[in-house]
Amino acid sequence: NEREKTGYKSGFVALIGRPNVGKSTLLNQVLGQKIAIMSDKPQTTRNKIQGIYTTEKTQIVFLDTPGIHKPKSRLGDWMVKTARETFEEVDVILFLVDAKEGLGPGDRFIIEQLKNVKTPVFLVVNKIDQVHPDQLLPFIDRYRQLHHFAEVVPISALHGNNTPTLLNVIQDRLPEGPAYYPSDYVTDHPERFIVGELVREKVLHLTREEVPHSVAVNVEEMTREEDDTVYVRATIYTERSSQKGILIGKQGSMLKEVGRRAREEIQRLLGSRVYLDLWVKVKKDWQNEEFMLRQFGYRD
Ligand code: GDP
Ligand code: MG
Ligand code: K
Repeated sequence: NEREKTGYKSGFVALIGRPNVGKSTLLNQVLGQKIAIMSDKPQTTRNKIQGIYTTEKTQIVFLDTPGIHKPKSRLGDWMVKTARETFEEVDVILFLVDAKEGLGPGDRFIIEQLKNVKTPVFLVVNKIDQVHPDQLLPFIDRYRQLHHFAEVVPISALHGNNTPTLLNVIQDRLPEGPAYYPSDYVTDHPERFIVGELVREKVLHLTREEVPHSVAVNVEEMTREEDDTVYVRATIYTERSSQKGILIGKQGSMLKEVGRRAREEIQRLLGSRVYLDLWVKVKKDWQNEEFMLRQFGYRD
């Protein structure tokens, strides 16, 4: 409340954009820490990950909404609905687009969803490190013809170009108010979820096309042993037994490699030695099953 009098500002910002435009990269750049999971595959982030940026003057709470796109399953429906609800609750919407891609159906679909939304929308043109400056203005114009943007900010999320400017213009739009979270909070997601996401990231990296996005990881147990080692037991769910075979690999070689890479990152995250116990199970059509959605945290 002291802060209210001194002009402290705080608020919520939704990050939207089609898969792979760089939402997670931006969040990680701003927060300087790996919390959202990055990958070159679309739809890596299924949950809403909150990143919290706190300074002496402001607190910005980022909602990394899952990519909104045309729903194909009930999981897709739920993601679109969640994203739209988010639009009305936040102070600013950051619509990320990819400077090196044209304006495609994915972006058009999102712009449609933004119709009648009262929250100011910033067009954030990402990956400017990959295009010639001359290409930027015509690129931006195409978007401007379709929607009124409160701000247009070109950035490179990967290299951090212009991200301080982006933070400044966000701050300008936030209402005065106290911080929502303690200043040392970076995310309100439990470590357990992040650990599961790290395992899933390794699966996606290592299996390429063979195993599609129909994998989910559930961390069943995470306990600290007396010698300070953290024991993690996690199950990777696939939809078909053929995918299970690929995931396990010859004499368990694939699963071993997934485990080795995930363990390294989990150790870095937790700052302790980790024993990672990985299992693979087939669960047909899990994307459409209510209870699985709830179990994995895709439902509240
Ligand atoms: P998301 O699906 O929107 O969360 O996208 P990610 O953050 O996972 O990024 C997708 C890919 O784009 C990754 O390979 C990133 O390294 C890459 N990327 C993100 N931002 C930039 C950028 O500013 N410049 C370049 N060259 N690549 C970027
Ligand atoms: Mg992402
Ligand atoms: K991604």
